[in-house]
Amino acid sequence: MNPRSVCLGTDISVTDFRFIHTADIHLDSPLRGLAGQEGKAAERIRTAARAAFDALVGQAIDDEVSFFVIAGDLYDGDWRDYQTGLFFVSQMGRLAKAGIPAFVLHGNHDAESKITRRLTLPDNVQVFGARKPQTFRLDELDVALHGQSFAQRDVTENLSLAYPEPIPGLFNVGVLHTALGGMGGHANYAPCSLADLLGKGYEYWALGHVHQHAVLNERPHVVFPGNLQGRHIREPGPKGACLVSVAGGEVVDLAHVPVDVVRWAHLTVSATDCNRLQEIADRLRDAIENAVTLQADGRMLACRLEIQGRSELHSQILASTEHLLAEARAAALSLGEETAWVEKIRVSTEPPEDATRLAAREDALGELLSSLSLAAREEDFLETLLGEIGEFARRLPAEIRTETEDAILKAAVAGDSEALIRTVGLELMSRLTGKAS
Ligand SMILES: [Mn+2]
Repeated sequence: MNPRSVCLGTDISVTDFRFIHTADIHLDSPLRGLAGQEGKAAERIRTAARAAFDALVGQAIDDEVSFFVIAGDLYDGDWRDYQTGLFFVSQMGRLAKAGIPAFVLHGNHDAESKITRRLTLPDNVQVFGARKPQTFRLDELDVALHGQSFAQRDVTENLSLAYPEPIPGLFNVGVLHTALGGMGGHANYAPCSLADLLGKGYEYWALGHVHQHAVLNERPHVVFPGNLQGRHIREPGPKGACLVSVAGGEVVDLAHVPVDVVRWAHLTVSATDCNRLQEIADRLRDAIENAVTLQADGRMLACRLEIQGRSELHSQILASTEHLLAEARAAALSLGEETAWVEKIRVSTEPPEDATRLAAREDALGELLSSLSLAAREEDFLETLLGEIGEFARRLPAEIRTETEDAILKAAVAGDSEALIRTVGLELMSRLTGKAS
């Protein structure tokens, strides 16, 4: 710890320092979608959260920060074994050796009631209590940190209201795990309003829980650093922590420091104007290569590929998804072992416009389509259909029922007979009118 003290006048000392604010590390969270995946790329993804945390600690030491704040969800849930805890202790030991104190707050994922195994932490680590707000002071820096850990997962009261008044003359940091009134897609734990936080009179609110980096206010600063490492396709783009610089008791710089080792991206490829399946494979390859150059910033790219657009090849693409996935994975591997990894391919193509007009035709195809549309209004038929399909859907393994992206299966599982007949109709039509391969 090397605080730079500047003396102003005779007895007023202004201390300049920097600190790290991180949250939502989710160490060792189980990664779905990697089952059965082999190779170095899959291994890199499995260990990405640890590698990102290791990089952050290294950066904190190199930058000679004065302290390190973890605003909840350090862990993803109860440890499978002690390895997760030992990893964290080893990282805190690195900070201890560099003289950097760390302050840890538990969030909904690592609430006191969820973590049953414990390890003694190094002396430089302080953990905020869960029964009431607790204050830690760093007197040599004129800093006070206030925070309250989650006792259990579903904290529904506004914890911020009971946080203490700011200590006059100090740089007050509020550490809080909160959904702040339910920000998009995050469970509304420890709800509070921005006004509650601004009204407290602290200089910096170190928040956690929302995985998207956001600076909600400046002076006083209210900040979500976002999660440290994207874990799936819904967490794309650069991920990391905040490096906060304070001078004269004010935040003078706030930098988002990306330390992610795997970068997630959703890539789209148009099938329109493609005449052969090989052209689709070529476009997938180009999309991966471009993203490695333009989006991954030297990290390993983890991507989902989506094929879009009206296409003559619609039915062929649907029938060849497995082959296209293998082609895309081959394209990724040909760039090097740990350069890119393809999570999956989603097919969102549609048959050419012409096919939809076929419904009006009077030949056999037209008759099939009009029977299908009549069937959608035939109650006895629908009852039988849903009975049989429903039985089939109930027997499917839970993960297929909940995670399928197949439109027909989705409609069947949901018991939506209208959607079921419509999607089956579209599928039949594209198969019957699609080009022979
Ligand atoms: Mn959380």
